[in-house]
Amino acid sequence: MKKLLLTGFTPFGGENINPSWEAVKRIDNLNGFSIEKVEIPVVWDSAFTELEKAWKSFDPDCILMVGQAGTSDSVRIERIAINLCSPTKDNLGKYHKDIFEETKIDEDGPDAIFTSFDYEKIYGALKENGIKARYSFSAGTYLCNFLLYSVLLKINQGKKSIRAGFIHVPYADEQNKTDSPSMSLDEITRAVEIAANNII
Ligand code: PCA
Repeated sequence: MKKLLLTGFTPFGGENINPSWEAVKRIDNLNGFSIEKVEIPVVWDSAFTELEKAWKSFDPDCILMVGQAGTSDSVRIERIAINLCSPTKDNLGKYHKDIFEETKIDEDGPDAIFTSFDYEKIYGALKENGIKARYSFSAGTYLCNFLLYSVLLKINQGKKSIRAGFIHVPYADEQNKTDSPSMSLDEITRAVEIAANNII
């Protein structure tokens, strides 16, 4: 059986929940995968190290990361990660590398790395199930892009070919946003489940 590492983030920006982790939490059974889940802190210093711990012990074949993209009205299938962090404070009030300016994630890393999951299959499956979805060519410059880039870089530096990627989900209806689009937590959970089942 293939092994899938599934991650969502802790709440940030004053929210009580993060729909990415709420959805990941609810997923139990996937076709043909054993799953390990990790809740990733919105913290520059520990986001990737938390994922790495599970990576080492679980030795996954696939990694699907999920994050909240508050302004989005659809599920965003990320296609690329960039070697850049904006000077934005994390949940501990800190900047990446403690520097108040744009920083690189890895000084020697490539400018950008493409995701290695089956984005076309995921897109098709989401559409078939009536879930609003689109490709995205920027995962931003905050923790989601940081995590995705760090994972893809480590995969490229290693021997094992791992299918990895990221999907951004909108706010959940349960967050009661009156001025932003949102989806029900049930639909977001279904979207993550569909993406996971179609990752390879
Ligand atoms: N979204 C943020 C970080 C954590 C999350 O869920 C982002 O898009 O970078």
